[in-house]
Amino acid sequence: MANSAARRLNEEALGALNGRIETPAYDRRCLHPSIIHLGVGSFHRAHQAVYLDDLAAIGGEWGEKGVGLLPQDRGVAEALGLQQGLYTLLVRNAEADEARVVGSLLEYLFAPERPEAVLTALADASTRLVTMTITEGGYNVDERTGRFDASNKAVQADLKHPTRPATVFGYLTEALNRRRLAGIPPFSVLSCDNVHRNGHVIQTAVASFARMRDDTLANWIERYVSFPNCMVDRITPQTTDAERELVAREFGVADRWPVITEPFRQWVVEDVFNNGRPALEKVGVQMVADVLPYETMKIRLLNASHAAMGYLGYVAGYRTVEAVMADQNFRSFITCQMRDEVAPLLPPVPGIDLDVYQQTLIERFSNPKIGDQLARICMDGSAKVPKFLLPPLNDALNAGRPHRWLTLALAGWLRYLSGVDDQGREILIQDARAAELQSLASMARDDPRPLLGLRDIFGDLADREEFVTVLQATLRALCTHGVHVTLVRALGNSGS
Ligand code: CS2
Repeated sequence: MANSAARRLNEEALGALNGRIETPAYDRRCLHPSIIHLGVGSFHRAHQAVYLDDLAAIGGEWGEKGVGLLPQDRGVAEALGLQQGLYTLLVRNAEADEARVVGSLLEYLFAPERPEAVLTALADASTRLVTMTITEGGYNVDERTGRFDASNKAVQADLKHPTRPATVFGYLTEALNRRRLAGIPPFSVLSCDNVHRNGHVIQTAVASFARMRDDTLANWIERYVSFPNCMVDRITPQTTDAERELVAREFGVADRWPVITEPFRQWVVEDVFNNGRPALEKVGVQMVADVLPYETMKIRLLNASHAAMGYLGYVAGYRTVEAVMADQNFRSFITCQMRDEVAPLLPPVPGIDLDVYQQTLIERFSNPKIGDQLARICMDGSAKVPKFLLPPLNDALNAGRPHRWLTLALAGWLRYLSGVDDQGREILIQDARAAELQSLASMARDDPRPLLGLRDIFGDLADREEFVTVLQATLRALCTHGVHVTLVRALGNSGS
């Protein structure tokens, strides 16, 4: 470990940590693990778990068990196992660094090794809410048709062996079936991913999977289980050794997997739960009847801006969000995309001034201390681009409204998929569909139609002739002149 004086983080160490780090102001043994969270990545540990930690500090009793479903969750499973679920949250911006130990995660179950323990926990009456962050691409619902993809191999395997599942759909359905047969009321299911109408999407997935198993079960789920929609927000980069060292050096804690994040956080939740819920409104969560305006605003302003700066920024040679934002041309580009193309088509958002919201985003993106990686933002483009970037682009096209910046952003993704940046350095494309995308993208400069023909990703864009011509010209400009020159020229033509 970086600092030999630092104390290894576990229950026993809590009382002995130095005064610079906050520790749980409550007895963790008094929390009930009424929530099971699937997919305990850094975002979850910077967001939901922290709200629960805040709530516990003022008397809340809802704690959680975390579950890792994927083989690659082993690392986090080991870290959290050794630390009894405790971890350090490091909140950074230009003004200050704050650290706290979060105590709301009571236990961690690594599903590939303990599938039955996960099912038992999910089926237990004490579990009242199941939440998840399984990534934007994790829902197996076709963006275009809105249908669950039954042909997926993992889904087929779970249908064959429903009592030994591996997918999130298999686990939830089997657990709900056990509860139904035992006369135990179901848990609510809350998706916390950046997916448009995330509650509706997970409901479609679970109900469709259940219907393939058994109609009675599917009907029971449709009737009794609620799937609230919610909007989540907190920028949470991947942890690197630099943060491990900082936490050890500055705060005296040897944490195997601390989480780094920004001060800002927001959570807007549709208030429909069938088996109770924590009093999240006491810790700043907005409980509302309709999440849609908030969610649309956040995905189209924050996530779409990330996508725009991510691909073009990476090709231009930048590696962090902060570095991109320090480039005045990129700053103008992102400002213009939000202000001129995205915001005018947003519905009114109760209680939010959209100009202030955009200004705050620019400030958040410019946070010089969190080192948010463009590689993190660029990964899984085939899942993110259709959810983040294409909806505002399609809306602008349909409304006959300006869309040159959104077009440039999309061209940026196609350029990025060529796998080399403007300096000739190789780009590692992290995407489940990398091979297919890269081979089609290599021809896109001459004809983008075959790539756009992946309709589950691009929808009907290939049919918009005028648009395809402009997209191709933009891509050619990027390939010929590079990102910087293309951006400067575009800004020069826009009068911005
Ligand atoms: C990012 C998000 O993954 C991405 O592409 O845009 O993780 C973003 O940082 C969060 O949604 C912020 O709430």
